[in-house]
Amino acid sequence: MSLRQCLFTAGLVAGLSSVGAAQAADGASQEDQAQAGIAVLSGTEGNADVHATIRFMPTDDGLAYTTVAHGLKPGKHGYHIHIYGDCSGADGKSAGTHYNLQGSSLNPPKDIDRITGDLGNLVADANGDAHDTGVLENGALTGPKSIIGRAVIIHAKANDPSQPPIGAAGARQACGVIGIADPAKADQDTAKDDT
Ligand SMILES: [Cu+2]
Repeated sequence: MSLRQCLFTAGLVAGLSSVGAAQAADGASQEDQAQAGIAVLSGTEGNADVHATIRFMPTDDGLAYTTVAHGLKPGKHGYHIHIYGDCSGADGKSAGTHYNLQGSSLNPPKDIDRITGDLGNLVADANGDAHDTGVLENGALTGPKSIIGRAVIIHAKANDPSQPPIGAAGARQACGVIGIADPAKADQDTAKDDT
């Protein structure tokens, strides 16, 4: 290789690596980062009337969520994040077990004393409507404990805190996969939006 070719090659390599650096910086562009999440739930077999929307927003305390549900039997319904974003099964069981935000879901510690992936209980009124808000302390939209791509399941019964880590909340009545949402829509009142 002549000196001239050598300098040309060196210049080309330097030029390419600066293009690479620019792309890496671009890689952190806003739309590539999950800044809000949403799950839209549909009823499982025999529960066609049940539907719900859950929006997730990161806060300093964890992942805040706002839930609006319709078509439920009046009363309490436990709901959780489940490990697989797979709602293909008619009974919702394709979504697997609860997603454990503080360790493995498939090998949870034996002394676990809380309900894993828990979003709490939805309390449906006489019309079957429920609204709820909460904060998932260890939840995230990015990183190893990201909930994006997992599922939310609403159950037939209330959580039973005496039966961790699953809570014996019974049959799965609605299932929806958690996706990335437009953060500009995260503050909108889903209750008004979903009438
Ligand atoms: Cu569940």
